[in-house]
Amino acid sequence: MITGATSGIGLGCARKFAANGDRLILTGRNEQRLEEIRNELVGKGTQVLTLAFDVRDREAAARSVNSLPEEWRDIDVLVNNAGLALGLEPEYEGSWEDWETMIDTNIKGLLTMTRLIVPGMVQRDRGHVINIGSVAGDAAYPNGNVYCATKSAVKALSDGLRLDVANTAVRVTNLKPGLVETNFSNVRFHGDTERAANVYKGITPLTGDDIAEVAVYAANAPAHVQIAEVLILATHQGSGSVIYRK
Ligand code: NDP
Ligand code: 8X3
Repeated sequence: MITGATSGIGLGCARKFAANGDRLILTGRNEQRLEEIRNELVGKGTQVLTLAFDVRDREAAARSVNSLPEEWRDIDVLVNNAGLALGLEPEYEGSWEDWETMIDTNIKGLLTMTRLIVPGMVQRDRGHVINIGSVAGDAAYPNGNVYCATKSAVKALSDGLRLDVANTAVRVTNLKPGLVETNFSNVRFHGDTERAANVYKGITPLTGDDIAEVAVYAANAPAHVQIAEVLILATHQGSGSVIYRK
């Protein structure tokens, strides 16, 4: 199950897990986009089930998960990917609304999905949660404040879950990408495409596929191997705030 599978890293994961021969449950808010992706992958022989809901809506999430037919219920891998940044300004000037959306999606949405899916994994003594954290969760960068805090929370929640399932065969991975060219910056800058494009100028950024490749690797590691955390940076990126541009 991949949340936020309609774009960027989530879409990359959908394609890579499909190429790996897996059955997919793809979730997102955009029903039409989910349908297009389903058609693309079904055309290549993948079994795909789509669920349209907003991860911030706990009841809708529960309804969707509970609606899964019997043969789709035993989820082996949950990729908690749905997330976003909104705004890039000093903490003392940020927007309450943007902050709430980020916290509700990146932290509470991820927790909702974890709470819904992981009990079955624990019961079956089998499963893998791959959380999409960020380099932004390792250290704050200027004006990143609340977004960075949400990704620090993803790290703490990944570490916490890993401790809580250590007595089971369930694995927990925190994938921490650096600069990935997706719709991320368009969303962050509220549709200012020029500002968004500048984020990726002068550097070859990562792609959703680059991150998906690591997710598929982690999911297919031998059962006794738990890839706990991976930081994936663009080559000319030293950290969340140090980026060398030509
Ligand atoms: P995109 O904007 O391309 O994709 C984000 C996906 O999440 C979309 O499918 C989007 O769907 C979905 N989504 C957002 N909010 C919700 C919601 N409330 N309910 C359900 N789905 C939602 O960005 P990325 O692929 O880059 O982002 C994916 C994840 O990767 C995020 O968690 C992000 O923080 C993280 N990340 C991104 C990095 C980057 O540089 N791009 C680097 C490090 C981490 P919709 O179209 O409906 O909004
Ligand atoms: C997304 C990467 O560095 O733009 O998490 O915050 S960054």
